[in-house]
Amino acid sequence: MNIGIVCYASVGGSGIVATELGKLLAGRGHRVDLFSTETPVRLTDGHPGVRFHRVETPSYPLFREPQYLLSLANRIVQVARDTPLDIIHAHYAIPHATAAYLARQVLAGGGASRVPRVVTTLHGTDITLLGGDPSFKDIVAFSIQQSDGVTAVSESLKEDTYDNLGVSCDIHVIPNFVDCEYYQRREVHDLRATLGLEGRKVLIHMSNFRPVKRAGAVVKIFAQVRQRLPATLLMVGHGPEHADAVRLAHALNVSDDVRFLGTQEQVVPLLSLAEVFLLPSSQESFGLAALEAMACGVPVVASRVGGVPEVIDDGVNGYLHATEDLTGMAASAVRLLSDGPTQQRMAAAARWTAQDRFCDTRIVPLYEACYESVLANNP
Ligand code: GMT
Repeated sequence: MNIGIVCYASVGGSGIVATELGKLLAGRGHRVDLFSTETPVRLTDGHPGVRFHRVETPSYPLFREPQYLLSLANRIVQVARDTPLDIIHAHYAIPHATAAYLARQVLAGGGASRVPRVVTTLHGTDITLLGGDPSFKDIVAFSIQQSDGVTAVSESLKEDTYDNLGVSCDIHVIPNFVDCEYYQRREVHDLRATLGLEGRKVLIHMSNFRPVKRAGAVVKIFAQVRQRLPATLLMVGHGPEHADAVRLAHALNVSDDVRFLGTQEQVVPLLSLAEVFLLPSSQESFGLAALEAMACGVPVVASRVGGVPEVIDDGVNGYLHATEDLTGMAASAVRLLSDGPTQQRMAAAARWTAQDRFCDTRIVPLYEACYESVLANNP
């Protein structure tokens, strides 16, 4: 199949899922055209079989707003006229589902030897935060409804989509995935020494530091853990709440034990240092970062929100708590850090969950089946 994938290039789960999917589809013999404003983080070294198309949005003094939707739709049309696409797969509804719809309509209007079908994958805040906003709601619902196939990354997000947007189309749940060969725990003696972590218990948090990730709550949980045992917290990533998290670590007198490492391309070595991953998000449609940690044998202490309980089995491969229960999360983290057999049992269960349910080898064929069914139903 010829598959066009549209995604955000910024560090974030939806762009990572889209890019990894593109690479894996190319490896399975499909031709993949990937559309984004910049080379996505997981494509910086290029990949055979994946052609990257940069979306340039020209500025003009009359425009006070960048016209990204139009430039994106136009770029898809240009590429599809040159080398026809079977599928346009839009990751994140806003505005990618709308751009895909527009491109399909333009191509159907003439000049294309084949009219592509649109598959939209819903990722989370495109529905739970932004989709229901009155400024977006009608156009998002329309774009989803007009897609030839719609997937969501969890049952929870599927239900949120029906509740928030009132759409009536079928939504097929295809969970996120990891490359279980690449994401596995490694020996990291040198890195442990470089970071001065010998003899320390290690907790880790990775995110884009947006408000929903509650980086401040991560630091507060850690401050409680630190009162009980010697430990270091690795904070990986960057975003709007980064500076506040740094300030809070100082205010709570734990800054010597918190390492703010910024955005890192190689996360497996860092995850391999950790005994616990903290994810106290206020919303999480799935929690790809948690899955990556679990694949590396790191149990996750998380909020019981959205799709997280579909990934984390409380007391088996991690612990779930009410979002505001930071004391409970700290107690679960202390338990994992001080009770070796429990930590090892849960680490093994976490790895098993990733391998058994969320490996790319199991999930990517579900996307292929989705494309095939969309093409069969819309010849
Ligand atoms: O919604 C966001 O914050 C952005 C989005 C992203 O691009 O990272 O995250 C969502 O999609 C991920 C991939 O499917 C999910 O793992 C995240 O749980 C989800 N984030 C939220 O629902 C907050």
